[in-house]
Amino acid sequence: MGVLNVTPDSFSDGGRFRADDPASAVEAGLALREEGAVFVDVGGESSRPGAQGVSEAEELRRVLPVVAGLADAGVRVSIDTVKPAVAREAVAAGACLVNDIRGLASDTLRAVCAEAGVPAVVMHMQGEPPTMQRAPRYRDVVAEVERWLLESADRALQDGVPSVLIDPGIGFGKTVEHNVALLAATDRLASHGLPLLVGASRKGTIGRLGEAGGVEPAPLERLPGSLAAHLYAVERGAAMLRVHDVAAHRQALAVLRALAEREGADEDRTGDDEPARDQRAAGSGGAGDG
Ligand code: HH2
Repeated sequence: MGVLNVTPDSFSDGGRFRADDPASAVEAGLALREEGAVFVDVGGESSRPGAQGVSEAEELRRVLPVVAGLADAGVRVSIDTVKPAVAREAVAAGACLVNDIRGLASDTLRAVCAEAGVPAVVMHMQGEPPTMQRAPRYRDVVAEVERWLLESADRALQDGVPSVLIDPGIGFGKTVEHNVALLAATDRLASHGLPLLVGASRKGTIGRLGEAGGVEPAPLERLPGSLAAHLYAVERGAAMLRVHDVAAHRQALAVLRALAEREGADEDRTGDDEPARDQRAAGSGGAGDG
């Protein structure tokens, strides 16, 4: 999933596209597809720590022409919003996935997805963007996030949302230690029969972990760390990654896949060889024969 923010204030790419020039954003979305994105996630409201919300009218003004332009060009568009009206309009304009950082806690948003027959991403967040990073606290972050995701997914499915992906919400009301614990628990989070989405791209935790000589890499310099986190997650069962740098991720995933396939083929060959070796050993009278 490629990220396309039409906002002045997103943490890593704010101001890249303006609402009064949707054609540039559409062009960038088409480029993300060319680079290998299966979904382009269009957002019109930043959720970075400390962000203040925008009005429904402003968010619609930012995202609708971009969603429509991309959908008309055959791109699978995901709408990154917490507002039911924005989701409804975006789906009417062609979006085919709703990405909600509040995990479909809103009855109205669940109803929008159910009525339109559109799947959704259920993401975990503790608190709200303006204050969520002040003092995030958990007794057992993995168990709490896991339970919350499963309950939220269940409620959405029972209310008629056709299918859901779950997402631990890296950076949303979490310290570096919380984020590391969640990434390290990818296999557990991916073990519930619900596709797992992971989005660590350029986030603060990558910067904190990548600190060198007392200096944290700036958001645009966090690709190596983002790749490490994401490849780790894919290796352990993540089904989708939400990333800014699609081409780099595609390349890294292609290499990972080639290696995994080769490892699988080697294991198959070794597996086939075992009986033959056993038979040879048995036919020759056993290992101590010669
Ligand atoms: N992260 C961001 C926004 N939306 N959605 C999901 N499902 N998972 C995430 O991890 C996630 C998300 C934050 O990243 P970005 O969109 O680049 O920044 P901003 O919120 O500042 O626009």
